[in-house]
Amino acid sequence: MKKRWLAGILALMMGITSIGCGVGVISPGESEHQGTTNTGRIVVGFSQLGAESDWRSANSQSMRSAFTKEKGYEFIFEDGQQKQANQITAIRTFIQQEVDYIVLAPVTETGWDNVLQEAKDAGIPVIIVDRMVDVEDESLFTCWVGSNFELEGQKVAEWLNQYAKSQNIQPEDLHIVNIQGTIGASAQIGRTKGLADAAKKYGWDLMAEVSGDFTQAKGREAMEALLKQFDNINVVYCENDNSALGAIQAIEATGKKVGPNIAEGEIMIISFDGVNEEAIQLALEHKITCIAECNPLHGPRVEAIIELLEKGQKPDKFSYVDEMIYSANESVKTLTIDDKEYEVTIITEDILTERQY
Ligand code: GZL
Ligand code: ZN
Repeated sequence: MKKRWLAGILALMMGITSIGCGVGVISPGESEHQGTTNTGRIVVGFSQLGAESDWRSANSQSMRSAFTKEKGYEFIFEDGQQKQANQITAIRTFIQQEVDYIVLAPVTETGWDNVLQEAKDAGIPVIIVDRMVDVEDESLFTCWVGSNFELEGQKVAEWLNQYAKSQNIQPEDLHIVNIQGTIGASAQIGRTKGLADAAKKYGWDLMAEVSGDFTQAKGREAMEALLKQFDNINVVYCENDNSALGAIQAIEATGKKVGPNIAEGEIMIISFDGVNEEAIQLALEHKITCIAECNPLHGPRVEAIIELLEKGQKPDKFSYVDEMIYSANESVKTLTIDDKEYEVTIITEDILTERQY
């Protein structure tokens, strides 16, 4: 168990550290070229949605390290600063530059039909990564690779259900608020649905859903407002780690404590990603009770897709990555969702010393 978690987290951090070296930081809005034009390299234009979270930074580094000059690529990176208009402009620029492939990490699901039609008319394959696009005609993109966000939500909701039962907490005594991600993003849609469906199924008191836009600042603001509105919150469901850090700041500023002991008045924090190091530290300290892993390392997966396409082969239309669920709390060992069993990875203190970074 521990080895798996350690291997998983070390692979994740190794992936990040090995990728990070040697690549300059790109200021928002600038584009980055790794390579020179007309060198027989495969030109990949990547429209990244922003730099809002540790997950996003890890995802960008994973992409950069996959598409290097040494591996025969020219990589053009455009930061959308969390605005769809910027991403659409980037895609149009890639079309003008006649890149070989367009990779899109879409900030929200809708509004892509026209620009993807332009890419299709220009004969440029489009690969969607991370969040999904909601288009009339699915031939507008070659394939998608990312997470099953609804399953991530179902996992932590099932963890909460089992935990509550193990502590003899009645379902109606769970007073939950959801600090959502960017509204309209697949990660927000799926995670919100996972919780809302469980709340209905088990009879939990889901009191509010407020966007924290996946950022620490907005997460803190959302939590401050909720603490003014409700005096009985005992579970805060944060749709990513950065917003969870903000929520914890807001809660502790009122003198309340975060932790799993709801019966003693603690407020339970549930989160997603498992990339931000501070969040992992807080999970080890039982301040974040449960984290659903959301794996950011899509670079190698997208490169494998492009290699297939270069050989004239057809990648799967949709590829989901396998992800774990982390907790330092040992009350819940396994979860069953739709007859499939998922192991909870119990994280322990000694991981802090064994982590090499
Ligand atoms: C999930 C990704 C989400 C992360 C957030 O794949 O889209 O966006 O969960 C990030 O941290 O901002
Ligand atoms: Zn170039």
